[in-house]
Amino acid sequence: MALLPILCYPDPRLHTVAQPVQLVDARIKTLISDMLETMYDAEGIGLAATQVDVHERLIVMDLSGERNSPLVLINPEITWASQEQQVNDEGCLSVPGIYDGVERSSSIQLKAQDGEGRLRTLDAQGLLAVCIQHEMDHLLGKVFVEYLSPLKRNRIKTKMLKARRETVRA
Ligand code: QAP
Ligand code: CO
Repeated sequence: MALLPILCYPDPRLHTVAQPVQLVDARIKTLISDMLETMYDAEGIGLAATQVDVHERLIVMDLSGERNSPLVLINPEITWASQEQQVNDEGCLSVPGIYDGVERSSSIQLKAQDGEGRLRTLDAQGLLAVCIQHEMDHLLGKVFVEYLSPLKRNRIKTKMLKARRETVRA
């Protein structure tokens, strides 16, 4: 078990496109448990491998209040997305302290492999659908602030760079 460092926006590595996981082997299983540990430690509900600088199509999530219902999605593919969209406030472990509204499909269907490599289908709506779409964007190198206006995004970029300078100096 290990805590992995989380990349912070505007780190250019967050824009890397992830490659499919070829085989759910011991290396991937260790990565899954390290990512879950990292997500729980950071009090997040979702974490994509991209955020820990591993560029493979793997996501971990836990939307339960008890923090005891991990969900692992490997090589996720959306097979259907509702025309209906909804705006929800989102945050991101890679953009700490920033929350803003993003419009996404209200419900989705997807297929993905689970933590054992078995193929599953999943219907999602509400927060689960939002979180899956947010995390799948990370695998394509996209961070949620890219949906915001250039003005907001630049303010966030400046704020993050300033916060980083202050941590480096401290
Ligand atoms: C993605 O995000 C998400 O700013 C997961 O200071 C978030 O786990 C999808 C977090 C909301 C849908 C709705 C953010 C923790 C966690 C912060 C997270 C922070 C501490 C974000
Ligand atoms: Co995120």
